[in-house]
Amino acid sequence: MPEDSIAHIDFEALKQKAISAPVVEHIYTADPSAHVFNGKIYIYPSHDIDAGDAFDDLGSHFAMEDYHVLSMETPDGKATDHGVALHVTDVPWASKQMWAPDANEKNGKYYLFFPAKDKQEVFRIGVAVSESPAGPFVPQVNPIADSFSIDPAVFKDGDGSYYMYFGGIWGGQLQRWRKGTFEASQPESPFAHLPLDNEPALCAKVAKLTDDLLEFAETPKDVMIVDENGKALLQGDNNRRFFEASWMHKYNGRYYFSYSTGDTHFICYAIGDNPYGPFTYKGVVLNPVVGWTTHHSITEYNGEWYLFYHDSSLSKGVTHLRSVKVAKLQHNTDGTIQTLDPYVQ
Ligand code: FUB
Repeated sequence: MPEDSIAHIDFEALKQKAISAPVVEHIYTADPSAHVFNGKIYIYPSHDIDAGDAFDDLGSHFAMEDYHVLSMETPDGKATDHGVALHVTDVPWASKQMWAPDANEKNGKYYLFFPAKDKQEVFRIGVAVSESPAGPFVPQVNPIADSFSIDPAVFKDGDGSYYMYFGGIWGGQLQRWRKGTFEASQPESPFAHLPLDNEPALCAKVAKLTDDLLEFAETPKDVMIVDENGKALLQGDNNRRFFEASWMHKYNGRYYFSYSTGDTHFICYAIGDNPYGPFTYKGVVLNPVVGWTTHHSITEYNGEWYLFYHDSSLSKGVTHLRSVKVAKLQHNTDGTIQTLDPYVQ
């Protein structure tokens, strides 16, 4: 939701209208990646703080320093905060901005995938490993080789392959990697390096991971989103094109790629028949929340589907102080998803 409309919000009234309450209120949390491990729900969120950095279009005010893991016995239950799972000072290659993470499990080990800026202020994606889903996690010395940008989401397919979806525009620097190397020659403007409005939109990336889940097994490929006629969405199609916050879930054998449209504040989804796509745009999962960013995950628990998301209503609209929430999600019989309104009308 744009910042200028926040000044007019009655937050007490909004609390009554919200379809769900914050999962925790003692800290600010965002970008929830939820998984069910050993029958329990684990949420891997960003841990929002106010570090005092000035607001800008490159997200400098999102100056997070660590991760906490939350767990819940049921989606409507009380959440446990397992404390600091990884701190930026423990990561040899990272300097700042611990943005949206994800996690996954393989052979009884748990892997936290996280973006952070390296010492040259270029976003990279790292991996940290633990024996427990709640951490603490021990980071690899280096980020994933040839990784870039933000918002990793790691999906395990039915054949045991793991795929990382990632990327984010403006502050997430995806637009600076269009030629395959980091474009450092121009000033850090959010609008430099972008395709023109009538050119194909910038795509999220996907790469299969190596068996040890520590590296890319292949060069990342574009996650192509097409319209109902099979044509790639255009950069100027701001209500539908990808911006950040990739997620993948599989429903009835089909692959659902969902994502944020950034400056138009929707969570949208597109369906494909394999993990690489192309994915055909289908619609909106979540209408805009309070706060500039929107970011989510979609997870099955006990045969029901849930949307984990965030908004800034607890902080009364402070866009970098967000709270994780959860709501039930419905797939229709034709496989489309029912759009959720975060606040009832
Ligand atoms: O939390 C920092 C950034 O805000 C995330 O990486 C984006 O997806 C947006 O939610």
